[in-house]
Amino acid sequence: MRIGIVCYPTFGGSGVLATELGKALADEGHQVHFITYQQPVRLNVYNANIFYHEVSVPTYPLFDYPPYEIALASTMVDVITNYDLDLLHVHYAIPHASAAYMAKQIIKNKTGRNVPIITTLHGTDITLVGRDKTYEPVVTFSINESDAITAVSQNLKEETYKNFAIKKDIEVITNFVDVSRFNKKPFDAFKKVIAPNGEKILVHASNFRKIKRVDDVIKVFAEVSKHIPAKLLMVGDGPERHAMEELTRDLQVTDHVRFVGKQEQIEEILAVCDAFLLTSEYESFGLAALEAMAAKSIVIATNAGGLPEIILQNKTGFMANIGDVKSMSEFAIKILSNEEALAEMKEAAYTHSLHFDIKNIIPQYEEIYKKFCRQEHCTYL
Ligand code: GMT
Repeated sequence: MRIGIVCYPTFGGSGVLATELGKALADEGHQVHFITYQQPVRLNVYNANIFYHEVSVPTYPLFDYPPYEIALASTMVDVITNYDLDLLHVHYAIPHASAAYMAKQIIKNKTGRNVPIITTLHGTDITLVGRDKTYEPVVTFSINESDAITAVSQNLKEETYKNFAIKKDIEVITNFVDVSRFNKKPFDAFKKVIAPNGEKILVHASNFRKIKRVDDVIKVFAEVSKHIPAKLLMVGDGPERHAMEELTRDLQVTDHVRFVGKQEQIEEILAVCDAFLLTSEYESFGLAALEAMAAKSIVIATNAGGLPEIILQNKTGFMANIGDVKSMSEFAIKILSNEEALAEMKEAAYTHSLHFDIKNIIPQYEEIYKKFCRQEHCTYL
């Protein structure tokens, strides 16, 4: 099939997921066309079946806000027409679902053809930004106009029905991980640099926005490091980073915390991780936690949103209420001081991650595509 994928190209989970999906579909023999304003960060391989179409947004002195959505819709029309795409799969509703609707109408008007649109809801497009009344009517309309709607967790599906007047069925297709990529042996030299005296390694990765409650990560770590030798790697970047660097100084843990910025090869870091911390106020799914589990790390997190759908309490990690730094620290201290229990929990985390392996999830998307496939391009389905 010829599939157009529209996503954010940045380090956010929705862009990562969409890119990994596109790469897997290309490996299956589909022709995949990424339509974004930048090369997606995980689109770092050459594959003859993958095409990348950049959306450029010309500026003009009149525009305080260059109209990205119009440029995106026009690029969609161009790519659908010139590459004869079968369908568009858009990730993160804002503004991708409404731009896709506009592109669909333009093509219908020009040629009479009805291009199917699949919208995958990822999280803050529903729970935070999308609910804002500035966007809500357009988000509701464009989701309802999609030909198929998927959500990355049961929790996100429920949140969508709760917050928007959605008249259609939403199918849950969970996020996935390529376990073979993350199940790596720790690279000893790297481990020695981070933890020269065999300290335990804790990791957090996010875009450092308020919703992640990154201060709780630092607070948990500060407690842990009072009891056991440990190091914390902070992966990613975002608005809270400077405040967090200050917090490490206030809590006197600066020597043990490294802010390593955005990292493409996150699997190298996760390979040395003992415990992954995710203290968010909300996660529709928590893809970063799943990747950590596939790398044989336990996860200590909040029980927010869809996290209980991937973490098994006291088996693959531990969850506490939002802001309960005390419980998360106590659990971390207990498990990190018991080698045997830690090894067992790491193994359980890995085993559980296999349920979400890419091989199990891609066919679920292909099932949806199949419904919309045109005869001439159906050879791979
Ligand atoms: O908020 C982020 O971390 C980025 C955001 C995105 O859309 O890029 O992530 C959301 O989608 C991910 C992939 O489906 C999920 O794993 C994250 O849990 C979700 N984030 C939130 O719900 C806050």
